[in-house]
Amino acid sequence: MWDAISEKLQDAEKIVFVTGAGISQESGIPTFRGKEGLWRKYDPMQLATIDAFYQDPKLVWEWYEERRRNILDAKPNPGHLAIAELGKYKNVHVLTQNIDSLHQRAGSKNVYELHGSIITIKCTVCSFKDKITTGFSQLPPLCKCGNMLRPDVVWFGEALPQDVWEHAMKQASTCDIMIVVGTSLAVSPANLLPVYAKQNGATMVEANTDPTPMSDIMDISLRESAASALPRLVN
Ligand code: BV8
Ligand code: ZN
Repeated sequence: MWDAISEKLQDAEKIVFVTGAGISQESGIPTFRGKEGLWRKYDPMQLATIDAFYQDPKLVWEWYEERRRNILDAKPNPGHLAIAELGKYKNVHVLTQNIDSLHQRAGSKNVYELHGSIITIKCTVCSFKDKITTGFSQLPPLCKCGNMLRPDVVWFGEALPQDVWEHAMKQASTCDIMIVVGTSLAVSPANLLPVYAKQNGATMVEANTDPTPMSDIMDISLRESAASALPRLVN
């Protein structure tokens, strides 16, 4: 099986990875739906929505501040590093649902953050947007224009950034091989990307510890962790 994948990777003109929380799990960042999942403690619909933010901006900000501290302490794991290594000599595009910037910190170049980034903030009203790595003295922080700042992430019910989504669809529809790593594919429209690749005749590989609703369209399913599977893909 590994020879088949390595051969496909060597011949591929374009390789696309679709990644989710599972690839960052071995960096110590809890997944959403796992037993230690983030959402076991919190109800996602209580916190990852624009209504929740306006209802209780301080609570939502506290949740993101707690996650951001953990994320900034985290390091890329061998799964992120293997994708970055492959990207040094192959045309690799990473379409990630993660907001932790670990692919970029691992050295990957073509990374598209479908659901935004926890280390960027933006104003709820004006066009202000900036990277943040320090904490805030007051929550919610205010913009110079006086309005509330918010994490630059895509909440449930919000559209994905148009340019990012269009790019993601294009790459998924024109790749020779798609490798889906560490995602339950429970969230749309990101969970459509494997369908676009399959429709385009791409070789489909998943590296996921559990089956997903798309497992039956995969040519190869690796039921193992990202940090152990991916380095074998690229050596
Ligand atoms: C939109 C950012 C339209 C924020 C996230 C019914 C009601 C309400 C809404 C909907 C509904 N039905 C459909 C919807 C739409 C909704 C949706 O899909 N809801 C789901 C829950 C049903 N989608 C949206 O709202 C999207 N927007 O549709 O807009 C629109 C259009 C035009 C104009 C206006 C509006 C926006 C969705 C984005 C939400 N934001 N995150 C934040 O992080 O705080 S979603 C969040 O969960 C993540 O970003 C990720 O995308 C998502 C799924 O999580 P996963 O990454 O898959 O993680 P999970 O824990 O689920 O799975 C981990 C997997 O890894 C598991 O399979 C496990 O087995 C495996 N694993 C674990 N460890 C390892 C491993 N594998 C390998 N190695 C390991 N070590
Ligand atoms: Zn502003």
